[in-house]
Amino acid sequence: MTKKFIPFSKPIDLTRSEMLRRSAEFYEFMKSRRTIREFSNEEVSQEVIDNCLKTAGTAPSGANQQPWYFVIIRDSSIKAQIREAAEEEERNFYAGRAGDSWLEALEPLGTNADKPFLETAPVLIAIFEQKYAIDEQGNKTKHYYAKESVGIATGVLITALHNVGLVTITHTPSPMNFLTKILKRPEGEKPFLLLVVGHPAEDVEVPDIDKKSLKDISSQF
Ligand code: IYR
Repeated sequence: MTKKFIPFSKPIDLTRSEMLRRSAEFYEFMKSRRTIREFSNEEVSQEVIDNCLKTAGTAPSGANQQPWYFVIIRDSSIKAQIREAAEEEERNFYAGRAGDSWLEALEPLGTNADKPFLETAPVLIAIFEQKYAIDEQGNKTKHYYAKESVGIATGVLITALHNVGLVTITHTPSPMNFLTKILKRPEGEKPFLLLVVGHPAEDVEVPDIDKKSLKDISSQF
């Protein structure tokens, strides 16, 4: 393929003080995001979800291969199937498959095998990683850095949803192969995570946990 370049113009141009103010404001806003495990049944418009998905689709990816696929689930019978399959895996996980140290790490979060949010939340977004593309002749094209790319797109999606006041939980029942079957996804795609989206239940509480300090997550030369 021949390369083609077009001019780029800076989307925003800020003074030093505007830059400082915006960076601090955005930090404050992002700090207010919390993972929520109890949802109300308040609806979320598809237009909003579509805009957030388009935002996720702007993420950078290896060789611009955009190796992500999002399945939106609103149908209650599909949600029920997903909940049943996820809870089966979770029961095994909490009954021992996780191992003692993993369960100990989860203790402060108060999680368990029951996942009612998979049915109460209005929207589930199953995110798939396309490990390779496959054309009509069955030829496979490997995707480079697929997992990293889907991870970045998922981060952008979570940020976009937070930006409109929606709450999420990144749910990762393990293994998640049941999503491929229930959602009839093709070969080459691997479930990456299940993002549960909606509004928080009334009076919901969150774990009293902190984020690491700047000093603990960074250093300078
Ligand atoms: N998938 C399980 C366990 C779990 C694992 C991690 I790592 C978490 O941060 C939270 C939960 C569950 O959803 O309960």
